[in-house]
Amino acid sequence: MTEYIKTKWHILAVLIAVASLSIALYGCHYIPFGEGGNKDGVSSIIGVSQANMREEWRVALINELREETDKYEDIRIVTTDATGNASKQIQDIDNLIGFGIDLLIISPCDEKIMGDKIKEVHDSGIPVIVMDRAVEGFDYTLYIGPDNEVIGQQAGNYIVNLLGEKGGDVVVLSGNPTSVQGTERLSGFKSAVENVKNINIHEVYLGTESKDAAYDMTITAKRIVKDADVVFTYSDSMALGVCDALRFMGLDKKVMTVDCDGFKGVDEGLDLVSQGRLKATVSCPIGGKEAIDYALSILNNESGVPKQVILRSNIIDSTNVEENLSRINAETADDGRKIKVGYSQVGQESNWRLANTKSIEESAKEFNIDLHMEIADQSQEKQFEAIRSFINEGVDVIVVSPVVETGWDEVLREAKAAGIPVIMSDRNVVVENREENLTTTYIGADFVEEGRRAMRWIRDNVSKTKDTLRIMEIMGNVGASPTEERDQGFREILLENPGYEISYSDYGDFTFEGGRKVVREYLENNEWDIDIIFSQNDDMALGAIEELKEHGIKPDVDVKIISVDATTEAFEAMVRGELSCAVECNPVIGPQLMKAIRDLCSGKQMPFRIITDEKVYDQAVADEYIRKRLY
Ligand code: GZL
Repeated sequence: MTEYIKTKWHILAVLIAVASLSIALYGCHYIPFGEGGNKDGVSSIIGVSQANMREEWRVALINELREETDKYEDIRIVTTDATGNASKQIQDIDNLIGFGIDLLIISPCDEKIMGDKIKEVHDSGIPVIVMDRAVEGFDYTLYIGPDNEVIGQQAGNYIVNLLGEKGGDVVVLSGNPTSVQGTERLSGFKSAVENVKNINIHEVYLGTESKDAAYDMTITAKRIVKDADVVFTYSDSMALGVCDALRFMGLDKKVMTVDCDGFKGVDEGLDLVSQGRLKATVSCPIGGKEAIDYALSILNNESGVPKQVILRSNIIDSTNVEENLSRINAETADDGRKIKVGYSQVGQESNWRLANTKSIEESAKEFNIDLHMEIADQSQEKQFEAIRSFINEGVDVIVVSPVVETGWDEVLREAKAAGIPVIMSDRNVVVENREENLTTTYIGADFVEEGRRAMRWIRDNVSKTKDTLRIMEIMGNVGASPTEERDQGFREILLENPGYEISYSDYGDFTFEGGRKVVREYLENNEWDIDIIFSQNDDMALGAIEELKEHGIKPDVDVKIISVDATTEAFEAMVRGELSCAVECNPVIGPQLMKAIRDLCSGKQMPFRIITDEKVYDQAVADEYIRKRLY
């Protein structure tokens, strides 16, 4: 090869190398710093792995993360774009770790493939915040995202109300079947409309979630669109395509459009509503601000970081679009003023409850909250009285840990009429109509998951000494959300695993004596033939153990005992070899609750739910952890 050609090939090789490096760093907000991640005055570097930069939502997330990070001199973010390719996203993550990031924020391409990589990073000690698309399991630090099923339901309910008794024809434009959020929104939408009489659904499949595809398909489907009352689609980009096509066909005054996303920006959902082109949009909050807020808490090792934050979505139409636009653009500032809070607490029924009350009282002082707590001794009537007294007092916020799930609509409407927001703490309520927004947010555990964890531990750790192992379930108080939901989660996993049966269950009201009573009454009528006890809290488990020992039945030997809460007393029982396993239900939610109250009073949008972080402990680790227990 002549020298000339070789030189040319050399130049070409260099150009290719430079090009491939810049492609690898594409979308990478790369901060040049010294070898080995020397950070030159930067205290923390946050790596952001975005699934793709094609969808508006994802671009909006990166912009929001950057806007929020720019407020901090000593924080930097490095962003990567996986271009929708899971293998590239894995490579991006390795590159980010190579940069020396201190925390990873990821919006996964593919929840299944990325779950393992996220677990690997999390287990390596680098905190991981997963956004938008939840991965299986809980091997990450924090999940922040919307509830897309609810978003779809809200859109469906809006259209049902819009069409009223007369009903009408709704054309549904659906996009990419592999899009998890699209599938969930569509599922939620259908759950809201499918059983409503006089509403006829005409589904049109686009195959992709783009403005142009929606435009073309709306025109192609003119035969059905022209007779429709509403076109529903679940993203701002598709909605713009629909609106443009309807205008092109002269149908935009006859056919209404409803969508999801509600982003700010020209020709995004909020703008289209403001222009009168979109009838309504269901907002899909992005969560960038919350992500940076929590990232800093995690990097500063602050307590009270939850496991999941489920962001709130709202119906936005011409009646409230201006209010929403000004809220989004308003800078929320906590003026630090003392906030008056009325707290209606369930009672003093268990060690968990005492620890919960202690956490709330201590955090109130720390967050400059004037707390007025009323203990209801597990009486709903007393809780009603307390709430009404708070309303008369004119507190800023009411917090309720409800003894049971139902019966709250009337008193919550009174609080709403008085303009006092209500936060549900520890336990949630079931109201007749979610759209009334009678409660502001829920801070507490995922009780269904706690029930699942208890049965998974049994499946994985209790040897099958016979064809069918007999289980006694000791439940909390009738109608309480932890009672209902722990039972639901436990039975869900039990049904997946043959060879177990719940042979006996009864209520123990979450108290020590209640647990004793259940075992005592069983023994009054039966020989002991139970292999496993699942107790829905520690106090009842400890009461059951006391009763068993009085009858010469050896706990953890003759019968395995699994409980929920994981209080210090449970750890002591595991160390003694009496309790087999304790599924954690964290009562120390004071910091999260007080932070939420301060955010609420400073004008921030409250998430739907804030779910606490919890683990499972058994005798193998009890001795190691007992000294670290906060309660
Ligand atoms: C759970 C809480 C339950 C505890 C019990 O969040 O409501 O009530 O599991 C307590 O110990 O009595």
